[in-house]
Amino acid sequence: MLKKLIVFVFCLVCIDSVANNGYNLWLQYRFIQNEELRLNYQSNIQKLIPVGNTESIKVGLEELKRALNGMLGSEFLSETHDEYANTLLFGSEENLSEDIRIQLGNAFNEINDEGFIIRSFSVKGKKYIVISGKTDVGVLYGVFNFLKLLQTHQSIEKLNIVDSPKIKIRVLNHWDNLDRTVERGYAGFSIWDWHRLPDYIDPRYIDYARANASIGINGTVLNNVNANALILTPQYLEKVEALANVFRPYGIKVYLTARFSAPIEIGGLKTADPLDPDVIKWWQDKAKEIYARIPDFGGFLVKANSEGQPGPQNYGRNHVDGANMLANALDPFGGIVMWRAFVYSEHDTTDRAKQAYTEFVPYDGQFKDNVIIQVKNGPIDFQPREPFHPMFGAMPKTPLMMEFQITQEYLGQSTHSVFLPKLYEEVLQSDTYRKGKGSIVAKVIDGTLDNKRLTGIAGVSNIGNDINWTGNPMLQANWYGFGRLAWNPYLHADTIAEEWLRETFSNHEDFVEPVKEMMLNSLEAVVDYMTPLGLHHIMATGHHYGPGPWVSNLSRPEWNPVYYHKADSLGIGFDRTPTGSNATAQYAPEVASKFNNLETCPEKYLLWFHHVSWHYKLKNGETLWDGMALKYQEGVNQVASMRYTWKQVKPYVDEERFNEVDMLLNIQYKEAKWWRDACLLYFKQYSKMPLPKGVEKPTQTLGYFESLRFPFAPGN
Ligand code: GCW
Repeated sequence: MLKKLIVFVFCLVCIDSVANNGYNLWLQYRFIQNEELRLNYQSNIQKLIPVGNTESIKVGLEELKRALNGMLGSEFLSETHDEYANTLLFGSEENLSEDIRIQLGNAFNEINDEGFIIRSFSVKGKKYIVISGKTDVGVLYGVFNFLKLLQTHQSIEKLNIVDSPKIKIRVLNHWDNLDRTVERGYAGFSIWDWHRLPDYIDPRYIDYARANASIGINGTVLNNVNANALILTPQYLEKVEALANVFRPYGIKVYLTARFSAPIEIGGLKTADPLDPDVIKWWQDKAKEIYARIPDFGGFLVKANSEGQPGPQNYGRNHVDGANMLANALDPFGGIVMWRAFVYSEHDTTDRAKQAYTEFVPYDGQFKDNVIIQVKNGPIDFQPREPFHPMFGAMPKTPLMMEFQITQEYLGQSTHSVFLPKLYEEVLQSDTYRKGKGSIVAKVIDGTLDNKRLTGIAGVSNIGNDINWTGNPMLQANWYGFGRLAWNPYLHADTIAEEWLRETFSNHEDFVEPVKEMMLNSLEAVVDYMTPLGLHHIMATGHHYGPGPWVSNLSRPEWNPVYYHKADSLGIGFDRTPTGSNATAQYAPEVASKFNNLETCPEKYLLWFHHVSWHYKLKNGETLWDGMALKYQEGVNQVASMRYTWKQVKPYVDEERFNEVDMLLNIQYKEAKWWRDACLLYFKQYSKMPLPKGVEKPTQTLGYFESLRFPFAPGN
């Protein structure tokens, strides 16, 4: 008992005394206090043998040394030459000796070029753990996965892991501007120090690459989709080249956004018409120039004819003309075009939720092979909750890639601790019914539903130059979780939360279990205190920080929250059934009829698809008004319980990160109440009904909430 107590106190001291600013993300490599486990690991890994000499193998070796020294102690790996020492050997298939290769049997047939094998076996009394793959980058992924086993304290006695990514293009989209501001960025400035590049290589670039490689992210779009053509000039391409050189050993390709009007702005042409021969040639030459510097350049991401960005429609051409022209320029070098479907027009008076589908679906099958259409997860815009985008069920002949937003433009930005893999999972598991039951979005994205060769997934990054990268230690989990789902879109949020917590903070069950639960409930909390029951886009104008359901004076109708909630004296919600905008017709009949029918429409989408009376009876018997008010309250209560949970786990968290998260949860709590009070006061004007029992009375007036201004809110 006494011994246990001493160990316990010792642990507390250890945890508290090690300052941790979160910079090391989930690659903490904490010393393993459990002696039995540590000795077991040490005895299994007495010697490290890298096979091969590429940069990827070298960075793999560096990572292993750093990690093993951290977890097993600094005396570890003090050059043992004992030929019988138990060995960790890693290298690609072609570099393995015949003896070792034989041990891996036909596992190589089960993996793709980025996959890996981790297997343990004994030969002549000597134990081996072998990490291999078809390529050295595959091996590196294996190394990181092996380290995850150690970080999460799993057995390495009988290893037989064979794994490959299911999606080909797994990219972060940085909405980073050349002046280092980040559109919708809430974690400081851009990590790309353009001014000092190419000569100054910030060590952060390497840590960024390590972090991404550790979760299998294999591409990065460096600059904002609201693009600046200067990135395509030699002055900037030289800088891009320097970054590409840093990232290459980690399997990360660089992509750029292409401003459609670049031929005019930096090329001196009179037009950017995609069918103009000079324009075509300009892009071909530009591609040649880029590939001369960066032979493995990934390609272009394009936002065209959307929110004022230039595009082919400026010249009477269409998305196919624009995308294919760029795709032709990149094709000789193996590059791709990621063409975004985020379009809606001020001249189109139909429901905004319908416009992308209307504009793109008729082009199904017309894009070149190296074009992939990047579609946001829902038909409006990264709301706390949206039904899946109908395009996912409607373009069988066109590769479609998912665009998730990791940065929390509409979800409390970086002060609210929301675990987004829960949202991603919900979307990926949604059934499009395109080929009958089971045609889930994950199968569209990984290409298995329609046998697609080119597959992809993008996450709009939440990274900035804050010391902890994401402005809130808890939100590192969203970068991590995006990467894990990009690798395997069938993973569960639960699994992801657990591994992230173990790697990032602690393996102690009394820490992992409650905090995991807190994370898994956090999405529902934010949905409830911001936009319960299918409400959407009622955030304040421009910066989208805080509530603004009253906003009705913006020039474009679909920029106004009142357009989305349509509250009136009778009820609330957007009728998207056949009696309204009929947006539901864009889904497969099975899905459409489910959404159309009030009996079967999931209540979480109720006000997304229906305008219902304030007296409408919810499934639990409450009136809509009461139910909605109680949901707002429930969201607030949920945050209160998150704060409580966090306080309970104080003994397991270092002081610095504990305090940070604690303070941020306090802000979240304050803001959850702000959301509840402002929205309920506003909607109450229409419902004319009192707040039900159980909902706290607001302490401010609606006028007060409406008067709040945040001229310097970040990310705008
Ligand atoms: O969500 C909206 C944002 C814009 C963004 C746009 C887009 C980059 O408010 O800031 O622009 O979407 O995705 O293109």
